Amino acid sequence: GRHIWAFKPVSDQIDQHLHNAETVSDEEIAQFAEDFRFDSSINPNSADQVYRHSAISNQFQPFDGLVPQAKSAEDQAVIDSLVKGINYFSYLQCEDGHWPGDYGGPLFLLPGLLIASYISGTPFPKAHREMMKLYIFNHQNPDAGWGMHIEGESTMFGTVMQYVSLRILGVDKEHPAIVKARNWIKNNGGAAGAPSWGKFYLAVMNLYDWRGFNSLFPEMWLLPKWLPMHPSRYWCHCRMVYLPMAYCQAHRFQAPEDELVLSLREELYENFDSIDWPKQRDAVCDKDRYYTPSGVLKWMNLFTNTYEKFASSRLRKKTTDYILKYLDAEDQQTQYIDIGPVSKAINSICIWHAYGKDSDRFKRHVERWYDYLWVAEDGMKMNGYNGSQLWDTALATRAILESDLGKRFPKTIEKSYRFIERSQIKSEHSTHAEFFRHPMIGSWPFSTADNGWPVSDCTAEGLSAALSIHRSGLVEAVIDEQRMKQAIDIILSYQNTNGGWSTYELTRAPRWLEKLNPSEVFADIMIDYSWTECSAACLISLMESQEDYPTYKNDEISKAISAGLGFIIKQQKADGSWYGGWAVCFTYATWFAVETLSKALNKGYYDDTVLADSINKACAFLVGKQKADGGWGESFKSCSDLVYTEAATSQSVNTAWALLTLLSGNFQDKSVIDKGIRVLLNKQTELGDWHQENISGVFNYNCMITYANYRNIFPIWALNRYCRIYNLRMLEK
Ligand code: LAN
Repeated sequence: GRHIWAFKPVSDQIDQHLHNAETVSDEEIAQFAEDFRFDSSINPNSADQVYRHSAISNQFQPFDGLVPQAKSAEDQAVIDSLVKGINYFSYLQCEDGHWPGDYGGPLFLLPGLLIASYISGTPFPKAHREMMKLYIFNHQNPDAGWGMHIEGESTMFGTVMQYVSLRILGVDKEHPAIVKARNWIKNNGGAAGAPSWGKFYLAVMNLYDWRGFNSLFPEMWLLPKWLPMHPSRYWCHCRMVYLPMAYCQAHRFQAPEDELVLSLREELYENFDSIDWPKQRDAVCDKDRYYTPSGVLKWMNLFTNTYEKFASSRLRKKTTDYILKYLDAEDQQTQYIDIGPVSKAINSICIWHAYGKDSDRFKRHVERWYDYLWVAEDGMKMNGYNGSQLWDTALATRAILESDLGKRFPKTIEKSYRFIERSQIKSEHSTHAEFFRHPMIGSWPFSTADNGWPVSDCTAEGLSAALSIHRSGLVEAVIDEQRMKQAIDIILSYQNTNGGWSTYELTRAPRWLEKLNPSEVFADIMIDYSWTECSAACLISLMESQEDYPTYKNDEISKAISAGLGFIIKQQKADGSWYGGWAVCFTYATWFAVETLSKALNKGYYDDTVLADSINKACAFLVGKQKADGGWGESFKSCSDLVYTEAATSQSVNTAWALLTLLSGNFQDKSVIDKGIRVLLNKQTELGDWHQENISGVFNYNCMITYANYRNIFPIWALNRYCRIYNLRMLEK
């Protein structure tokens, strides 16, 4: 490619292309911005054109197989659109079988990595730095601040983090965008109003005093393990973020007071030296606060902050030794990728602090920074994970194989199968039990085998995709019966006592622990809760595997399914919808739920009249939300406000979910469905892509995350199901 940063998104290729990227010229950078001309006021979401252009260019061919002939022109249009959609999408698949894609969205991730790079004196190559600047500038809001995520209104957290990032990247303090951002910070109460995660990063950068940071009570790791508040019972993401944070706090780690630090103190505060730090502990800018911490937490903080004054150094040492051992184990278990983007950056800082810049451990950390980076037309970002590889591949496979038409893409399916096979987890780590990991043989992770953290619904999607590939007869089954059964076993082992499934582990502590959530900006992070979507995916895969392995643990699985259905039914809102925790939002979870309930009908798992009522209510809900043009469109506000909130326009992804729901729910009025299908056809591009519209993913209610491939996967799936259910083909093969 002409742009050296337009890499193939596989980490070794990233190394190849970008580690010698020091020599990139300013003209080339300017040319990039010019070529892609990103304008966040039109849409802050990238269309992932850097990757897509390189994957499509030169080699693209329209589908050259036999396209089935339908009875009517309308039906033919659906088939043609579907074939075009799969054909286009198949070009985006990597050689190793997965579909790479933009997984950005949150704006507080890259700053963590830049701080790690600054503190450790390990700068990124010039090409990276320039593309990161471009990204941050591209997402500055008209009011000169930045949000928590690319669609969000400005917050102190977002703004202060981007401000520090740009300065680390060498942008001058008199740069007009920086001057305006500084004013935003001043006008909104100052940098000390950043929420606790922002305070943490500022403290590490020596731009904030640790006395202004509510203690995390690092010694909690030494508490008896049977206590409900022992951190081993926290949601794994919470546990793995607060672990390295506690290490930094225990050491009161701060970057040296260099020129940049001294200047930033002046830029960010009125008078840094006269700040009453303890007073800032609970100061949070109004624009940031998602919820007010509980009274219990205030008491807790009183205790932990007082404790800091008396903490014995012997106990501290014991604590930090333990934490370091845990960090080493996490690094080793994940090949230094770590569970997620936040812990990745903070672990790097800890490992650098503990072992030094020249240590093997730190070098391995730095190598894996690049796994999280992504370039799109808006610049270079840090992804929300090391990718969504397995998840997208499994969903794409199921979408393509929804009808027999998918069998016309055997190479695509062969490649996905290879990826899915390779990603299934085959063994436990030696330090598995010691560090509270759920058993994982047979499971699938969200991203890659190297990350290797198993997820309940990723296991379910992996299993369902493997089943559908086996059924298609397109490949020789490499995942044998034993491995399929291991996956089933793991899914069973993940079921909570309330009948539902949580994300990575069982729910390990009572709900009241949420009262100790100190984050101010994320809700429900303390424990791993049962979710509609996770439960639905697990139930679907269990029901499907019962069809293929009808005698395997029949009793146990039937009971698990009945209990799971009970959980889903209970989650339904009075209006017939379900709230979705991991994508936008009610259309997403309602699809998962109805898909599950429909699959369970007439199988004896549950009272069929209850299932049917619930499905009908859900369909009625969706019909009520159909827009005038026939599509559905939901805003990310649904996620944070917990009420269905319409987007200004129909969205392909929401429309696809609604259609999948109505089709699986056997909704009788075909004209409603036809209107929605037409929206998908109208929104399709010449080549078979769909336009990137609003952001579609979310976590912890309040932060949005990009799923670039959803705009292909779900329209394909909906069209394919429409073809299957209305049997549009005259010609079979
Ligand atoms: C993800 C991504 C995938 C997602 C699904 C599989 C879609 C979901 O059904 C279960 C939860 C899961 C695995 C999930 C959990 C939270 C994650 C890991 C993320 C949204 C990706 C990034 C996010 C992580 C917590 C981001 C870092 C921020 C913190 C608050 C720690």
